[in-house]
Amino acid sequence: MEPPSTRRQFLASTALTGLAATAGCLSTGETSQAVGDASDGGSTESTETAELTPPDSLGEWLVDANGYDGEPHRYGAGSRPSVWVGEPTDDGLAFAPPVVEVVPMTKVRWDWTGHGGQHNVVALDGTFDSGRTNAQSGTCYQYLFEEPGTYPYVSEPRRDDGMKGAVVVREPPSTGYPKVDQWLSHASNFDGTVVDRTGSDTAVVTVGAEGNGGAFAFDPPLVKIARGSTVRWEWTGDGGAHNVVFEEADVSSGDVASDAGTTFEHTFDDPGQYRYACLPHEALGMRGAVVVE
Ligand SMILES: [Cu+2]
Repeated sequence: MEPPSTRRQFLASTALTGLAATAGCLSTGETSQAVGDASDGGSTESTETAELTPPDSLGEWLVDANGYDGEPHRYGAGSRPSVWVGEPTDDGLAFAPPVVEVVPMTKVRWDWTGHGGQHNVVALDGTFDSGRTNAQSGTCYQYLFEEPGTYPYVSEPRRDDGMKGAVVVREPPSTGYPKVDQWLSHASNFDGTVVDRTGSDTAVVTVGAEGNGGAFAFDPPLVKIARGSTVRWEWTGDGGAHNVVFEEADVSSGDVASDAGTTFEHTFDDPGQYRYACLPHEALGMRGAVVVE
């Protein structure tokens, strides 16, 4: 999982152009042209010539999407996702992340890296269209997704080279525990399931389970226990070094650990909704929660 660190490095190295672009980032409806110097960014590629048709199956269509590992990058309510147009480590011919999953009323922003030549961002069903192609770093485009749905898109000049992406807009899962729902909306392995362990004294949660783009998940992400019961976290040894740090209570497994067989336990005496994360991987969605009845 290198993208997060390379992404930070990239953003740091282009901080100035990034700032400049923020002021002029276009949304659909403002103009049909992407931001940037037309003489530098212009091309003979025209959106009029494109014939784009939404696929029958998003999953099949995404099979040859450059840079896609089969797992959408998930964003919770209130987040501001941004997608690279021209992932540098993929010859500039990929969106990164290629597939994002967001909740309604999320604004997604695309930032041109300057890699891979001329690009634009065009939804196959015409929902959004950044306009003419552009090759310039600092170009950006954004679109507000209001309705649930599936929105596959391409960079038109590179649509036959696998430069594909999708925005999936989905109502967040609801468990009846709003604080927990919000917290776990970032976790790719959370689908709204509450794993009920109220009948046992100890609930086991795996640390370093598959999810969030690697072995960066807690499984199950949400357990419900009775007060006085214990949760035991068990490390798989996968995904590097993890820890368990709670938001609400002063509970923490302490320093990160990577060895398989590492465990951490806590007994919950008070009812409530408890949120926790692995600090090194929280940004990837490595979050969990415990509901104590
Ligand atoms: Cu971790």
